[in-house]
Amino acid sequence: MIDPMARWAQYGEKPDYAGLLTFAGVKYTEDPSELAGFDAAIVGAPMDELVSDSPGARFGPRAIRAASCPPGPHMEARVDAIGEVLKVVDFGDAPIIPADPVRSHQAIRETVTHVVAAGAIPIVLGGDHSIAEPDISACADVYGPVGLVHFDTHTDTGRTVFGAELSHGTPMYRLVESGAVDGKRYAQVGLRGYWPGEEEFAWQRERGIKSYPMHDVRDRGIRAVIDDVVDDLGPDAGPVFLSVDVDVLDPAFAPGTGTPEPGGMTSTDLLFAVREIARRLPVIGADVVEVLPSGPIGSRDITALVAERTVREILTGIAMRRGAGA
Ligand SMILES: [Mn+2]
Repeated sequence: MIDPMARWAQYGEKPDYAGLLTFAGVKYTEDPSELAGFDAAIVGAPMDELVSDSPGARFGPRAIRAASCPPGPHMEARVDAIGEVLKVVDFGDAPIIPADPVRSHQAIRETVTHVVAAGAIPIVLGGDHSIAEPDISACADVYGPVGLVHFDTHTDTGRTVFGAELSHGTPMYRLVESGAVDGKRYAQVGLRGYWPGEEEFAWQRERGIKSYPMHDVRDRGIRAVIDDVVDDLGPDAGPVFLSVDVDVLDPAFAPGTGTPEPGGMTSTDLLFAVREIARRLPVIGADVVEVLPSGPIGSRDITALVAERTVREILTGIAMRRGAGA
């Protein structure tokens, strides 16, 4: 186990841009036997072979880690989730294989399985959204069918995209059909634009999937939408997975993504929403996907930065659920 903060220990923090590239400067290990006792583990899933438009999400995990800063107290929630409440470790990247998405998915599933088996919450950094299939499947292997809260422009419930069954446009269809996700405990937030169409929405209705398009967020506000999502997942909700495609944000806030769509959520709404979901529902795993670094390394990459802060808000919500904070 490596502690990237050790060389700056006398200051209690380290410069964001220096030292080993781990999420929030937390300790790093690739040894599954060292996961015991941790509450959450960061896993990178750096693959983008299955996109339908711009590639580049394979660089997402590095960019998100590089945009990261050491822990500190959340000003609104009054909780230092990473530094004080939760034990968080960076478990490194899954050993993906370039140009072999099937074996890469297998590697992601095995890596996430180590985390879940150790009793920790996996937080997976994508990668294109196809990685939701192996990471959610790994959780369902242990917990049974999980509920799903899914922030995205698109539903990702195509049977195929351009005839391909494996795609970043199909994971949610495949997860519901395999039984890993319970369609009746699945809610989508932030949908807009021009895909998918009636065929996919008809299938979604059959499966009991709830959708909150962007016009719902615009007209009713994010608090009302999140209240509905919490109700949909059930008052005695079983295990819930939280999947965030950064393209749910308006391209003004997240320009570095492969299939951008104007008219999306604000960072303010998304950061609040994921924290509330993690505070009010039993989140057992999460992923943040489709980040395409497109400029300077570090906190000036605004898409990587908002993805990093999304992870922090999820961890803050999990810490609040455990009784921390105001
Ligand atoms: Mn997606």
